[in-house]
Parts: sequence; C-alpha cells; structure tokens
Amino acid sequence: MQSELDTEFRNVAIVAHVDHGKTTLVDAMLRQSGAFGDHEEVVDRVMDSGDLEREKGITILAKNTSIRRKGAGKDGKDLIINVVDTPGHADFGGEVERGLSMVDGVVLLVDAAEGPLPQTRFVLGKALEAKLPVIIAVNKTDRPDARIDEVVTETQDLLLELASSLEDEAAAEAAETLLDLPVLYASGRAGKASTTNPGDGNVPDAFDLQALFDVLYEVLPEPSADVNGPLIAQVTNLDSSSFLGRIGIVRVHSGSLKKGQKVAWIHYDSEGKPHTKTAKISELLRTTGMERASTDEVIAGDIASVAGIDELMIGDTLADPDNPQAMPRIIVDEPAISMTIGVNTSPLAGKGGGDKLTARMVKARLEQELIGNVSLRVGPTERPDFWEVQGRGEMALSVLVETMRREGFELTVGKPQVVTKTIDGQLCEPFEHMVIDTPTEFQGAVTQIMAVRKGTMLSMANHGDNWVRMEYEVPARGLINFRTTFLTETKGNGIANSYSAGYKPWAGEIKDRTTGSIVSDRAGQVTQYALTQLADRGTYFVEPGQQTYEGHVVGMTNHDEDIDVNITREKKLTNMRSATADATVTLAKAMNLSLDEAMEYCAQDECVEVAPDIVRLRKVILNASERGKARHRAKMQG
Ligand SMILES: Nc1nc2c(ncn2[C@@H]2O[C@H](COP(=O)(O)OP(=O)(O)OP(=O)(O)O)[C@@H](O)[C@H]2O)c(=O)[nH]1
Ligand SMILES: [Mg+2]
Repeated sequence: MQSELDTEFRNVAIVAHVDHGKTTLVDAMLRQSGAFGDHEEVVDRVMDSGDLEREKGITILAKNTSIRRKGAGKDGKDLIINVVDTPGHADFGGEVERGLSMVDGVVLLVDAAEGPLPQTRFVLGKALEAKLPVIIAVNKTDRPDARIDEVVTETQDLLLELASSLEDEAAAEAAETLLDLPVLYASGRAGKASTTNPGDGNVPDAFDLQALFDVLYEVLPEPSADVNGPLIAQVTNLDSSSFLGRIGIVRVHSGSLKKGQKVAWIHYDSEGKPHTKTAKISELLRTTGMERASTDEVIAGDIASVAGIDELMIGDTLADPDNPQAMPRIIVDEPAISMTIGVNTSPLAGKGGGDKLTARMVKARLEQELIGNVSLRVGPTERPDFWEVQGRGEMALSVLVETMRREGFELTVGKPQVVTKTIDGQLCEPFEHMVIDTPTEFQGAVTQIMAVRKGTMLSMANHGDNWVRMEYEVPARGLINFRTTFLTETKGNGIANSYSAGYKPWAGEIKDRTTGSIVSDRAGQVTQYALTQLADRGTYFVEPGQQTYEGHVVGMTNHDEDIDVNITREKKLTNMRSATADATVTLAKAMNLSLDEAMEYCAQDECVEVAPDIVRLRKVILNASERGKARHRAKMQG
C-alpha cells in the first residue's frame, strides 16, 4: 500500500493584487519540479484552465496543485508542497478567503513597479487575521520601471498598519514578527528568485527558484496535524468530473483518509446547523502538477480530492464515525452587488442560438452554481421565472452570465444594483475605498468623474514623473458604470482599484448616465435607409439586416432623453438612379456592445437580453405607450 508517512508537507497559497504574477510563478514552480514531462508542450499559465480565464487573462477560481521535491524534506524525506493559486481580482475575493482555509502560510507577491494595491491590502489583511505567516516576495524585478526598495518599504508599512488595526492581540503580535522574515526578490517569468535585491530592472542573480523553495520550507510551519488522531477533513473546494461525479477538495487536519473508508459526513444547513450522516469515500485522489491520480491513503497535513458523496458542500467536515468532530463553517465577506437573472422574455426569445430557455433550467443552473461558489447568493423575486443573484462585484456576476450563455442559455439580465441594508433604522449602501493612479493631465477629468458619483477625496499625492495618486471613498453604486467612462477620459492610462469600505448611509441620487437611448418602435428588420436617415440622432448598436422589436435599444442619443424611432423604414423606390445613389452612402460602424458594456450601460428602466449569438439592450417595458405611462407615474411620485 502507498504510504505518505515518509513525506513532509508544506501548504501555501500565493496571494496578490490582480496581475502581479501569481499564476506565472506557479507555472515556474511546477516546471522546476518536473511536473511536466520533458517533451510535453506546456501552455503559459497552466493553472488558468477555464475558457474564460484564458480569454480574459485572469484567474477566476482558486485552484490547488502539488509539487514533489525529491529528498528536500527532513532526513532525505520527500517534500510535498501543496500550492493554492488564488485570483487577484477583487470580485473573486471569496475564493482567496476559502483558499486560506487550506494552507499554513502565504507568499504575498507585490509587483516591483506597481507596489501594494487595494487587493494586496485585502489578501494581506485576511492572511493576518488568520494568523498565517506571510512571506513577502517582490515580483517582476525585471520590469524597467521597477522601484524595488520603495516597494519593500511600502509593503512592510502596509503590514504594520494592518497589524495595528487587528482586534485579536495575538494576531497583531504574530503579524509584527513577520517583519523579521527574509524578503524574496523574484521574476516569476524568468523562473528565478533570490534573497538578495538584484537592483531595479534586473532578473534575480540565481539559477532558479531554489531560494523560494528554501524560504518556504523554513518559514512555513509543518502542518500541525496529528496523524494518529481521529479523522478530521474539511471540504474547501468543489469540482466535478463526468466519470466520478462531484469531487470535494479536502484539507486533512487530523488522522488519515483511506479509499473505501466509511466516514461521518457533517453538513451545515442554510441556518448553520450541523447534520451528521455516514458516507463512503469511493475514490481518493492526489493532485500532482495538473494530474489527479488515485491513491490509497492521505494523511493529516495534506490536501486531497474525494469522490462518492454527491451532495458534498464547501465547509462540510469528513470525520471519524466513532468520534465525529466538525470544523467551523467557512464564512466569506458578504455580496455587495445584485441583479436579476431570468428567462429570455424578448419577442425574439429562442432565436438567439440557445437551447436552454425554460425557467426550470435557469433555476437548476443557478442552484448548481451555488454549490461551488461560496460568494454567491440566489433569492426569489416577484416573478416565478426571475431570480435575484448577489455577488461581490459586477465582474463576478457577468462571469456567471457569460458562462451560462456559453452553455446555451438565453436570459434576461437586469441592471446591476447595490445590496442595501437598514442599519439602526437608516438606509445604508456599500462604499468602496478607491485608489486611482493617472497622469496629472487627467487629474481634472478624474475629479469630475468622481464628483458626479458622490466620491469624497481622502488624499492626493504626486508620485513618479507627472503621475498622481488619488484616494476616494465612493458609493459602490457610483462605480457600476464607471470603468468605460474612466478609461475614455484618461485615454486608457488611468488605473483604478478599490476595496470594500463597509456600509454607510445612502449617499443620495447618482445620475447613472448622461446619454439617452434610441429605442425601436416596432418589430422588423433594421434597414440601411433608416440608419442613414437617423444617423445624426446618435450612435447605433445595430447594423442593416438585423432583427429588431418594439422596446429594443438600438443606439444612444447625444442628449439625455430617450427617443423612439422607426429603424425598419424602407425607401419607396421611385426610379433606379436614386436607388444606386443611396448605396454609396457609408454608415458609421455600429458599436458592438459586449456583455460587460451592455450591463454597464444599461439604464434603470432597461435590461439586457443575452443569448449565445447576441447581446441586446432593451427596455424592461417593451410597449412604448405603457412605458410612457410608467415614466409619467414615476415622475408624479417624485
Ligand atoms: N516583467 C514581468 N512580467 C511578468 C512576470 N511574471 C508575470 N508577468 C506578466 O504579468 C502578467 C500577469 O501574470 P499572471 O501570472 O496571470 O498574474 P496573476 O497574478 O496570476 O493574475 P490574476 O490571477 O488575474 O490575479 C502576464 O502578462 C505575465 O506575463 C515577471 O516576472 N516579469
Ligand atoms: Mg492568476
């Protein structure tokens, strides 16, 4: 029988702000540990295995892998390093939180030029709260604009600041001792790390990542696990395979887990009450590199995958049937943004290339999503075929919609809203602390954008040549349609990042858009003639030949009022000459709205029709006269 008793473990999560190089570093760690065969073609960022992850170039789900270093443990034992790669985008913060429940320490990557940014603060704060040791690694030292020493100081200052704000005194003390740990300098892309500063713009003077492996081994504690104790293993992630069904990723905290074993399965219900049943581990797997392979036994301290329990959930404990002890539930930060998702109710439903159209299918899919996605919540609405879905941010929700769209769903998606709360009788909304870096020439424009969104400036400082960093506190509501405007106004130069600043009293009205919608007043086919005639009214999202319907938003106006137009009008042909003359008119190219843009642009009384082949913006109330009446009623009510 295979045994793990002659191996040593270290469990580590790689955390950082978005794009600071986590996945690239994990690639290099895998490559240098022989995880890929000699002649195997390896894609870059192998851990970003999801389709959307590859397209967007970001990590969305936390994933674990394992690296075996032969003879690198005590007395020549093998060392197994379980590595959790986490996402850096703020919307997927829940993934980081649950990733931390698997590990005994973290490597905090900080980009050598950008320095600590909002998500650096978030992940570092979470690691310190969990009393985990943090190894600071300044990454991308090769960047020509690197400023390594400054970045080290900024990161250590951030660590001290966060340590002093911890309520738990033991955690605060533990945090301060972290400053004595060695700082690593790395270029993940070059696969090199060292404890010596290579100088700005240089690759570390090392052969490989050995220095990183050494520091990991020395600094991270050996999992404090009692191999001979009763079994306690907690489910920290879920996956599925067509062959094995649901797979639970578990961290074994005590005892050992064997293939075929009967265990006590402790499951928390929605009220947080534990229920215990017995279950059998039909398959037990260990991950090495990107491969999962069957194994007979996994001991305390390790991370493994189990199959055989179809209703397994994140946070569940697998325990000794004679002595069932439950781990506490995994709790993550609350969602701040919500929107409705329902069946496609447009007159063109079913013609967008989808085959999953019914309320029953949408409901089942949303329920399935809840199983693996701890940051999401789903609730009922007034309509039986629409649900309210809450997530951390717009991106988290748009990723869900995009995934469903690719699976063949046709949907109606409402405008993203903030999740409000009543605190001490007062209506409150989520706020964000926003850090904006921009060339000074756009400072005025940014100030204006933030003023419209009820942002309060907290600080402003010049840094580098002609760059300014502005910090704001702003209602999350103001950020829903922020990104496109911000990038346009700063000509693509601005960088904006934010983290949650908690709930504060409702900030009053924020005007969500300065342009109105051009709305189709009838069903039919969009014509070249109509588009040419109406060209001066605004910018269009449609092209000749496309289908339209009453209430379909076909463009945006130059002023802030909606207009209804006949976009299907045909020219009466009087003679051949004028017909050929028309054909020479060139139309401005239609603006093709992506799902994210449509969600961002969507006005209060609008929603988005989503299907595999199309994304259309539309009015919630399609009929023009009913819409007029509703508008009138809303005005009367103030
Ligand atoms: N110059 C330089 N660029 C790097 C280095 N490591 C990664 N990059 C680049 O940085 C970008 C982001 O790399 P990723 O590894 O995807 O970053 P990440 O932290 O995993 O990003 P998220 O998972 O989305 O938070 C890519 O374009 C990489 O090629 C490095 O050592 N030096
Ligand atoms: Mg990544």
